[in-house]
Order: sequence, then structure tokens, then C-alpha cells
Amino acid sequence: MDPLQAVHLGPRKKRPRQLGTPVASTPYDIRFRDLVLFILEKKMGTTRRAFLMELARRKGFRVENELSDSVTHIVAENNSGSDVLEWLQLQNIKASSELELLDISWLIECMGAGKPVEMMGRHQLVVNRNSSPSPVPGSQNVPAPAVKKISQYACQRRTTLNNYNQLFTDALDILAENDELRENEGSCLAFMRASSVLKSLPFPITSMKDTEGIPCLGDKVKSIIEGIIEDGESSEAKAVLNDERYKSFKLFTSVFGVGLKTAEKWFRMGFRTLSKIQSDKSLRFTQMQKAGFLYYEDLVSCVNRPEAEAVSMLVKEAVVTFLPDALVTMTGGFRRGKMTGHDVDFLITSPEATEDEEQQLLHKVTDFWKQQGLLLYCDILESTFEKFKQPSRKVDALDHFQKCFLILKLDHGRVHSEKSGQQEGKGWKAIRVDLVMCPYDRRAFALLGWTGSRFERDLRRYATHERKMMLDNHALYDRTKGKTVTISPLDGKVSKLQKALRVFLEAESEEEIFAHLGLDYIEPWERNA
Ligand code: DCT
Ligand code: MG
Repeated sequence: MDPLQAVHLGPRKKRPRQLGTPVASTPYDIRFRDLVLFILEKKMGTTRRAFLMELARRKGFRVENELSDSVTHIVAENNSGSDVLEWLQLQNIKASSELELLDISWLIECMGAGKPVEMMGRHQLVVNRNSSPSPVPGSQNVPAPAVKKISQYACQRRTTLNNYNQLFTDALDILAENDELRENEGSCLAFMRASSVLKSLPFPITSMKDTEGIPCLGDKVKSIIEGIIEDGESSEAKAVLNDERYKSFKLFTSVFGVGLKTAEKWFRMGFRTLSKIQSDKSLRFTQMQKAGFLYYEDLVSCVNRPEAEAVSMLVKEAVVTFLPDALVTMTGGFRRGKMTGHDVDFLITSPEATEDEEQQLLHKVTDFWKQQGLLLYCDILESTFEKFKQPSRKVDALDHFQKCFLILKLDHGRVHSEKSGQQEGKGWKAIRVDLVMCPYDRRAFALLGWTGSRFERDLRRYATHERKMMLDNHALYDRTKGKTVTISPLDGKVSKLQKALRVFLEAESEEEIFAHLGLDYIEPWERNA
């Protein structure tokens, strides 16, 4: 996680987007000579076809006006493979087996990439040989019937890393990030929620018709989606990527220890590069920032899975040295199945440890690494956890468990990857590691919270708005069962305690928390919202 609090800045300009501009037929250079495309007009319409043809030509694709023998790829929208074959039959054209029948999503992805992308199963049009050539169930062209039932809450959707709508979600994520740094909270949230819902769709959006019935897509978002469908890219996102303020903020906050506040200060002071900042004698840096600059190259290159596994071994070895019964679980993005991350997160808990032993563990572990020269940076936050504190209403609030933000020195020799052994340079890599220590009876809540993504924020929102409960990384609290109970740690009367125990719902596992909330269980790798 990012140990720094997010801070936000001023409004952003709206740029009117042009829709339906007439197409000029300028000749373009053909860059990809092996491909000859034909775009089917049927169910797409003349205007959209003309747009896509023009766009593809502009990107260097050869696109034929008429279907001829030289055509290698037929691209269609809202047609199954059987529909296309039927159309070919009506034109008296026999399709050769080499002819590719592709969905428009392939062409759109090609245009996004600026070159032909690999044809995947999801791009290929399905031909149903047994029945009529109407849309085939399972074809990517058939908007999934599940669209009607998509929940506005990420915790009621299954979101794997298989994102069919990356072209759209990448753009929406950039726009959300830009709004975050400009302090446009409402707009930021709208873009994040839209991106999140698109990541959960089991099919690619290829026309505006596909967006019908999908929640969290407002007019602004829809116009961005429409722009991408037409142009293969988002002019709005492109403008953000070229924006000086955005670029500076991305650069500055890529340094460990630099949050939006500091980035804004440096931007206002006129800085645009990290080297100018580092060499400026008038600036004061925190210990965290000093470490951030010192290990910058290692920390910006993401942690991969073999490195995360190696860190996991390192953490487990150290932890069990001091608490043999401790449970160490990798959380964060890696638990959700991601192949890379900006850090590696771990949750530690012990069934037998006394409060003292629990409090001492992170100190002992980090001292142990310090002695071995593996501790490059360490910041321990002591626990402020209270047993009967009501869960926080703020979705972004940092939890109260004892935790430490570290930079560890990972020897290449400990990493078991295909590339290991061939590593050159200094022989080790600096890796950001977060360790969280939690009381054993709270491990399920802590695990759920630290597995993260938007999913977890929506769980809290769902608990509050749909169940009159409060959920955070420490507990689940049922407001319907004890409205007036507030317990201070000093006020430990038995009757109040019993009442408090009724409103705090216990859980041994994540499954039990979902069950308390009346939700179907969603596996960690389905929480990439
Ligand atoms: N977290 C939390 N409370 C916060 C911030 C974060 O409970 N205020 C949890 C949610 C996710 C988890 O910490 C890990 O955070 P990150 O490492 O930032 O997220 P990630 O999904 O692991 O992403 P990355 O792959 O970039 O590390
Ligand atoms: Mg992480």
C-alpha cells in the first residue's frame, strides 16, 4: 500500500468531443502489407463503417472498399460467424478456409496498439454449423444476458484479471487518476466505478448497444466509450497523458515517500524533473523520500512473482524464528493473482502469542534483518487498535493494526526464476514490503481488507447501504443489533460488554464475513475490481 495520504487539487477543463465528423478519404501509407481487411457494413451502418475504414487506413492498415480475393480478414460487428458466412453466400462468394472472420474488437485493439494484435479466441467469430445463422450463444457478439443483472457493487461481481475491456478501462483509469490529483472527487469516483464494472464484463464492448443495462456508466463515461469505439483511442485520456501537470505528478509520486501534497509543492516551485529536485540544495527530504531516491530504479521496476515468492520465504523464515506458530499470508495484489506489484504485502498473526509477544514481533524481525544488512528502510507504526471501537465510516482510513513499511534487500540468489543466475549488476534488488500484525481473532477481517482493490471499498459501501452494518479491516458491526452501545476501553461494564459482543459479528474466515453480509463468496482472484 501507499503509506502516504492522498491530497487533491483544482478543476479540469472539458473539451467538446466531435461526433459524426465527415470522413475524408486521404491516401495513407500501408504499413502492414500482409493483411487486407474488409469491414462488413451489415448491422454496422455506413457511417460507422466509413469511420472505421478511415481510421484503420490512417493507422497503416490496408482496407478494401469491396470484397475481393485479396481480402485476408473480414471484420464484422454484431454478426456471428454464421451471419457472415450467410452474407458471403448471398454475395455468391465462397469463403476460403484461410479467410479470417473477426469481431470488431480485434480491429479496435489493433488500432489502440497501432499495429495488428494477435488474434485470440475471443476475437474469432463463432460459426454454428447446425442451426440458422442468427447470433450464436457464446459468440462474443452476443451481449451476455447477464448484463441486466450486473450489480453496482464490485463485491457482487466476479472480476478476474482477464479484462476484455482494457482499451476502455486503461483510459478511464487515467482519467480517474487525473481527477484524483486535481481533487475532483466525484468525477474521479465515477471514472473508477465505470472502469471497475467494465473489468468484470465477460465480453468486450464493441458498440454502444453493449453498454445498455450496465450500471455506473454515466453520460460522460458513455461519451468516452463512444469516442474509443469510433477512434480506437480516447482523445480525453491522450490529452491527460500529454498534460504537464499530470506528467509531473506521475513522475514525482513514483518516488517512495512522495504524496500528492509534496508533488504539488514541487510542481508549483517549477520543478519538472527528478534530477533537478534531487540536486536542489534548498529542499528538505524526509527519511522515506531519501530512501525513495536512493533505491529509485529498483523500486519503479515492479516486483514480479518470483521476487514476491522469495520475499515471502524471507519473511516466513524470520517470523517463525521468533513466533513459531505464526501464520504469514501474502496479501494485496499478489493474493489476487497479479503477476507484478509495486510492493509485497503480508499479514501476520499468531494464535498463541501474548499481547507483548505480538507487539514485539515486527521489532524483532526487522532487527534481525538489520543485523544481516537486509534492512534498507524501516518505519514501524505502533498499534492503535481498540477491541470495541466501532468500524470506521471512512473507506480510505488506514487501519489501526501495528504495521511496518520496509525496503528490503533481496539477493538475486534467493529468487527462483528462469532469469535468475543471469542477473547482472549489483546482485540484489531493493523491494518495498509491508508487514501487518493483527490479533488472531481479527485475522479474517484484516485479510479481507488487505487483499484490497476497489472490491474491498465496495464491500464497505455495500455493508453500510444495503445491510446497516459497518465493515473495516478490524471488524463487522451490526448496527441493527445495538444502536446505542458505545464502549470505551475504560468503561468495561459487563452488561455493555455483552451487548457489544452481540453487535460485533465474529468471523474465522473471509467466507464467514461474506455470509454475515448475505453475499456469495468471491475468491481473491475474482476481486480484481
Ligand atoms: N489498504 C488498506 N487501507 C488503506 C490502504 C490500503 O486496507 N488505507 C489495503 C488494501 C490493499 C492492500 O492494502 C494493499 O495495498 P497496495 O499494495 O497499495 O495495493 P495492491 O493491490 O497490492 O497493489 P500493488 O500491486 O500495486 O501493490
Ligand atoms: Mg501491494
